[in-house]
Amino acid sequence: MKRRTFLKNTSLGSLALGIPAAAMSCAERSEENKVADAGPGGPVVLATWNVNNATKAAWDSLAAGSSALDAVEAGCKIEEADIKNSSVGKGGLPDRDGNVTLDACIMDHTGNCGSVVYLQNITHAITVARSVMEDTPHVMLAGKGAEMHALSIGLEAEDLLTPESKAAWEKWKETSQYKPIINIENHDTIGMLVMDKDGTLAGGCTTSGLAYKMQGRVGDSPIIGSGLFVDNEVGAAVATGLGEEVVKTVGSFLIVELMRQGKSPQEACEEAIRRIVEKPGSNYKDFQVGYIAMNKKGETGYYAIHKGFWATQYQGDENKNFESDFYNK
Ligand code: SD4
Repeated sequence: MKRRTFLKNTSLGSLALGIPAAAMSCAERSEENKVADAGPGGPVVLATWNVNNATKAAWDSLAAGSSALDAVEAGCKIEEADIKNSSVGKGGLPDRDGNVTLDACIMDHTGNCGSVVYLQNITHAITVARSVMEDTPHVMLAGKGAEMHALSIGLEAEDLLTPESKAAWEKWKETSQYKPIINIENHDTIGMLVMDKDGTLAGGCTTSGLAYKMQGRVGDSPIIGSGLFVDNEVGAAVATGLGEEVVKTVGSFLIVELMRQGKSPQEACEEAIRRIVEKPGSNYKDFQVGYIAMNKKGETGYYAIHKGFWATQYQGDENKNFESDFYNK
């Protein structure tokens, strides 16, 4: 299905709304949300990259009656456990010293969120992030403390460096001169946005970060507002790609705020990419960033700097992969 046809099919609910949210009073806005919630949009699962197993797991979780938050966790866990995905969880490529360190965050419809950075030896970073949100008074745990918390909730320690990721790192060391690489290919971070049948939103993001990064480097993926943002009144967004550029522009929060001001998810993603590439002296030709977004009507959008970014959407009992449009034509 062509993207335009697809968007048309998912935007019926938008006809009910003509007034930019920014111009409304609170009472009017909650009335708007009621209209949107009752629309034909949900349930929808949207994820970065071609992750059909992950979106299906999230969909199945929703179908079994679980919450949007449960669905996000279920979907993200699929990629974390997949050792063939070299950007997430077990099998993720290590830093330049051979340490696999994970970043993840999760956010629910009430604005609650949890995050882990520099987590080692635990496959399911998203589960730890959720537990930080639900079981602690904090939003973010790092390093050893995050690992200790993971063990305290019953997760098992395991070596995340697989024979394949170790071999890739050893090969990299032969020619790399120990320089962290910035490239536009090596990104498969899973970002997932879910809307349940009642219009409730949740999102998650999980990654092993940039391959062969400096030890201690943390990207955008665990930073609420940069790698992920969910506002149940408006919509949600998540990022993949070079985290430094996403952090500098607080990309996911920006997209949600642009949607609040009346932009469609697609327009908002495009504007967030423009904020990166149109900065004076931007070297955008050397890196990739991609965004996905969803609004309260179940409309979706995705956009990247370069060709090659994909999104997967599960809706109406169908899993579909869409190649994103991009800036650098
Ligand atoms: C990061 N945004 O650590 C992540 C990397 C990524 O697919 O998206 N990989 O910067």
